[in-house]
Amino acid sequence: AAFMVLFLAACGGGDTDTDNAGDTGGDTGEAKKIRAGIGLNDAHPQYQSLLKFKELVEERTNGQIEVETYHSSQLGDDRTMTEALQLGSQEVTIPSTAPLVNFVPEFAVFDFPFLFPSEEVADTVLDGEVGQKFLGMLEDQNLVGLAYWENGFRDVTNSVRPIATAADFKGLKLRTMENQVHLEAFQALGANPTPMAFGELFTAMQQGTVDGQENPYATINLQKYYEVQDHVSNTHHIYSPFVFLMSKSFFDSLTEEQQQIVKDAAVEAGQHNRELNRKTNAESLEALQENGMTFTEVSPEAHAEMKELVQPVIDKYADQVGADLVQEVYDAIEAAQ
Ligand code: TK8
Repeated sequence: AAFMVLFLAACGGGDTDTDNAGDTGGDTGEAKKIRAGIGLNDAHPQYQSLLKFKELVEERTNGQIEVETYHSSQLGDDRTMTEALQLGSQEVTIPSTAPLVNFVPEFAVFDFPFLFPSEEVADTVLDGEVGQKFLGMLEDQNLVGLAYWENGFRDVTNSVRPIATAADFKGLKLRTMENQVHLEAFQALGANPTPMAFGELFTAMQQGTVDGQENPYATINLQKYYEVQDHVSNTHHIYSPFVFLMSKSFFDSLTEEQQQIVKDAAVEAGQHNRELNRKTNAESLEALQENGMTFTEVSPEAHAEMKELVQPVIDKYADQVGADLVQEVYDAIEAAQ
């Protein structure tokens, strides 16, 4: 009977992560568990790609690592989940870079409006030397950045008026991510922005606490914001990368082979994420109009005016990030075109 109890304990649930004794990376060890959470819902390409990560990791480790997936802020929001990773009470989350600025201030460069001219240029820069340098800065925060995924170009919605030019932002109560560059950029455009966690956004729009928000078309459609928003414009003001984050204490507890497997799986699932995300974004603008939103085109001249208005905010934060690092990013963007 004693043998049976031990056997069951070794196979059973419960938190067995702490007992690494004798775990040589063979398939005799106890399964380690990754709790992976995101803010978006299960219809979003990000969640579909997280399922891909799960499949790859469980298959390649022969079930030695199990991945439990959570969506819709079930485990918290970008910022609170990142804190949980630091504490080791959660293993994976995939936040936008914007809330990560609260942990690594240098990430603010990716919030500079109109920084990346295209998704393809963003891929090259983020996957290249400079992008990897930013991932390295996460280590000091007890976080491991395994790969960049894509949230995408952000577009403004609201229920007050169509936005065609900068003047149309005047006085609009817009929810922003918890990020100072976003906040000040929308102030510079004349809006009245409020930072808020993603999980509170739908209700805030429904109750009229805010007039609008900004997110990629895919999110606007899949989170059903058209139920509480009337107008959408192609402001494309910021490209949001996602960072696939792992708790450093968990990463360090893995064998070298397992570390390689989770890293490769994050990159491969990220490739899937980028493809699916672009396809979904491209299809979503039409879907939004079918779902009752009016679409307003922002002209190149209006985009140029918006860029001019936010330039002082870019200059201010370029100082904070550091002129050399910002220049490295600009050079990489230039070289990628
Ligand atoms: C989801 C967030 C979200 C982001 C936001 O966790 O907060 O507006 O764009 O998609 O990362």
